Amino acid sequence: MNLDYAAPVREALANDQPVVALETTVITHGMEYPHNRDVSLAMIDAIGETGACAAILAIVDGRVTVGLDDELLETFATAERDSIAKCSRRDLPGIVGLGQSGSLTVSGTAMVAHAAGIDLFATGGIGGVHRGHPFDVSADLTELGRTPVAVVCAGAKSILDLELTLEVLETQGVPVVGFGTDKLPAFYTRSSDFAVPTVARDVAEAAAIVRAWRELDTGNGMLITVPVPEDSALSEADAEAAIVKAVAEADANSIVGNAVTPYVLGRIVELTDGRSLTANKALLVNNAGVAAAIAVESIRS
Ligand code: PSU
Ligand code: MN
Repeated sequence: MNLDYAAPVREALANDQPVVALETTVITHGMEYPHNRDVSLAMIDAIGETGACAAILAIVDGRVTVGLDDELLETFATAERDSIAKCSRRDLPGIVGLGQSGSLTVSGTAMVAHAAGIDLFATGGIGGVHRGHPFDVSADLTELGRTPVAVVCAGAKSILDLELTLEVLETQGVPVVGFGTDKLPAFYTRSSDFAVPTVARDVAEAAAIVRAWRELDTGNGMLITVPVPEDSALSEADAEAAIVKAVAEADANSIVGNAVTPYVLGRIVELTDGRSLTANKALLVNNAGVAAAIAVESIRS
């Protein structure tokens, strides 16, 4: 893969410094401006504070880009939603071949991060198996089954079927680690009913698991799930009510394919009077800090 590196990222990688990748779909399709820009800058700060380097990944005019500078971040953050395509693995050849710009989902980010030599990345939530649509399985899950990148996230939203999502991850051979929890976090809420197969009590344990995963060289990815910070979590009842309504509206409006997740996320913000946005921002910054701490700790042997 031909890659354009931002200078600080190239330097960090050349010096074996810890680098944490960040996705761009959360910027273009996950949140409105200026929240998307502000949270990205806060994530970059949280990563920098630990001594790691952040790299926002995207396709810019057909170039696979490892590290957006502030100007490009602003361009992506302010772009009209339909002017930048949301890219999972299947979308890359089209966007690159036609010289277009694309934001990367978890699956696209994992692909590009791996090509760039980065094996850790932080985001909010991953895609999964959609509720009521068990054949709508996010490409994120199969990507984790084939690409050795560890994704730090707040679990998956219960707009997804979490039980089926865990089943697919097991089939794909993907370790799912609960960071300080034995239940899969459900994004807006700190917990779900579903147990995770592996628990890391702290950064040291998570780093030990990451080191073992590197040494075992399993060839596939890993999920490290971190509960949303307590003070911004939604109650289960509030989250569930908004989710059920938003998913029903998506169905009623015949929203399909990769438009479902952005639509539902947007509606949940409205239905919770912005409280889901507060939670989303808090968990993104928290996850960036946790990923960076693990990145730093796991390269110390
Ligand atoms: N979940 C979120 N916010 C997001 C996404 C998921 O809470 O922005 C994005 C991520 O980029 C993820 C993608 O990879 O949506 C999954 O989309 P789909 O469900 O179409 O596979
Ligand atoms: Mn889907």
